[in-house]
Amino acid sequence: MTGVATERVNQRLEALHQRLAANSLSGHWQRRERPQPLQPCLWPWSVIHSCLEESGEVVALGSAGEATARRTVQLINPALTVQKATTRTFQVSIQLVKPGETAECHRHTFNAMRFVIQSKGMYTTAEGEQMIMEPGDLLIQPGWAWHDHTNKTNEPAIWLDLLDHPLTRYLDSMFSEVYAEGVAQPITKPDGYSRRRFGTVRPKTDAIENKAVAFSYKWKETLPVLEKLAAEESYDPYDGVLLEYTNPLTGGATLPTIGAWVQMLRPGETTRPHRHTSCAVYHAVQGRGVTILGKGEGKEFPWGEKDCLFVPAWYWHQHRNLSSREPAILFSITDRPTIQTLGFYREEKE
Ligand code: 1HN
Repeated sequence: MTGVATERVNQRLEALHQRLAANSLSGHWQRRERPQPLQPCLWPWSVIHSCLEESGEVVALGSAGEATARRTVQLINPALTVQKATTRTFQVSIQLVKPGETAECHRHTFNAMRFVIQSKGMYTTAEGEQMIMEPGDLLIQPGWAWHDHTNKTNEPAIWLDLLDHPLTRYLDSMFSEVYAEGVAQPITKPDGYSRRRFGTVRPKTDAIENKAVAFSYKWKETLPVLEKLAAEESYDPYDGVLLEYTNPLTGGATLPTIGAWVQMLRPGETTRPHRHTSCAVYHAVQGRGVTILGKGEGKEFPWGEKDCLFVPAWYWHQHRNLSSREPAILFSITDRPTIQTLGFYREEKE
């Protein structure tokens, strides 16, 4: 083409781009901005806890419709400060309910899980069932279940909130409702209701849907499973002794969107590196270790009790227990169920 001809094409191309944009269209050949990649991130418990304690002094719990309805400190990925989210799929926050307080009753379309860090028997009520919270317990409140948290004890209660809220928002499926008949719903179900309904021996049902159910997993039942499997040497080279909290009805992931796992690393153990297209936030329940991100000269993220660490999708990672005497325990949540359901799951192992 002659110079004049090329110039003519370029002018027409420019005009075409303008016309496309004016009509909410775009050419495949036109570049678009890529979303910022998520960064690995470590949140030391000392920092989270001191901010949470401070919030306990300066943030009064408001009523259910207000922004202060929950007193939580949220883990924010540096790439998601606008969205104010931990990952693109799930949110991790740490909640404080002081003695005498009730985090008022509401419900929403997104699912919630709570992993208890500190509590001397405060409780969450979900769909009329009172569920006592003890350290290490995991409680599930499915989407659209009424829930409120009441602390009648004399000690502040603290837990991790694990929500598929960012995914729900992305999908324009966010709805919520405030309970109109009081700050807390009445307790209408007997103790142990969900265990009898959803346990391994339960009323016969032919209609099992892939939906979360209100449930509570007790740490006093989970820890012995970890310990016994460790004693039986039932180890995965990439994850140590790894347990999944399963939906008691479907046997699948805890929630259809996000899964909760807990793993034990033997004294001195270093897991082998792998990477996958799901991401995870780890919370150290017990022990001291380091997670190495990247292959070869990986970056080390040292963690101690209660610290939280985000490992983005497709990062090589391996965990090392720094103690030669004590096992380390990591609780984690992952968007693996979403990624797998959508057919996007890939894994590479070394
Ligand atoms: C929520 O409903 C709770 O019920 C906690 O305790 C954290 C973060 C964002 C949106 C709703 C709760 C939340 C939340």
